[in-house]
Amino acid sequence: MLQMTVRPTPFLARSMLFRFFFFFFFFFVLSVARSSGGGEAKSERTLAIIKPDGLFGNHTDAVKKIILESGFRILKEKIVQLDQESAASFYAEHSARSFFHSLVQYMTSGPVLVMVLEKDDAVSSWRTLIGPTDASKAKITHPQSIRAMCGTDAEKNCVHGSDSPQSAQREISFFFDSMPSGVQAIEHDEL
Ligand code: RTP
Ligand code: MG
Repeated sequence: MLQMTVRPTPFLARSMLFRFFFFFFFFFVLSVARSSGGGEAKSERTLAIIKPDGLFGNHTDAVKKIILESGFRILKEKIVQLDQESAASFYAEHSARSFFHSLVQYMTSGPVLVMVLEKDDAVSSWRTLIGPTDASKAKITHPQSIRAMCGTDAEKNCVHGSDSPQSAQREISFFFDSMPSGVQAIEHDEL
């Protein structure tokens, strides 16, 4: 008669087996977490401004149409008049540049429309949409861009866009949290 003997697994073998499954499970969870999180675009906010030449030139509706058709949500918007101190503070990073005084004059020459935009990768998407700083060059190199459509030159370029997520946070807070005394609200629409 056939006899089977069940021998107990030695302690060492059981311990090795346990470790094997433990590490297998650990690396499996790690790789799943990486593949589901890596490279995904994330929802982000940026600050957009339609500058005085954009408002004066009646480009607001056309710019907002492009914004919405490009998949941005306009979370907040308001029309404000900057004074010299607040415009200088907003563009403080350029205070040593030769064009700074002229930039402050331009940004205070009339009301501006400020907007908080939201979308996946909003900061870089909005910068791509507005095109290069110099609108006269944008008309040649990026004819589909917003600055090509409604800007004029290196200064009067119709729109602003935050240049990094950190700038976006600072600029959104500048207009919508702290609201310096030199920024006068003309029309306010918290959407
Ligand atoms: P923005 O901050 O308004 O979105 O413009 P940007 O990043 O494309 O360009 P930036 O270097 O930050 O310059 C800020 C604004 O200064 C005026 N500017 N004038 N005359 C000039 O050579 C000159 N260069 C820049 C523009 O209005 C520019 O948007
Ligand atoms: Mg800039």
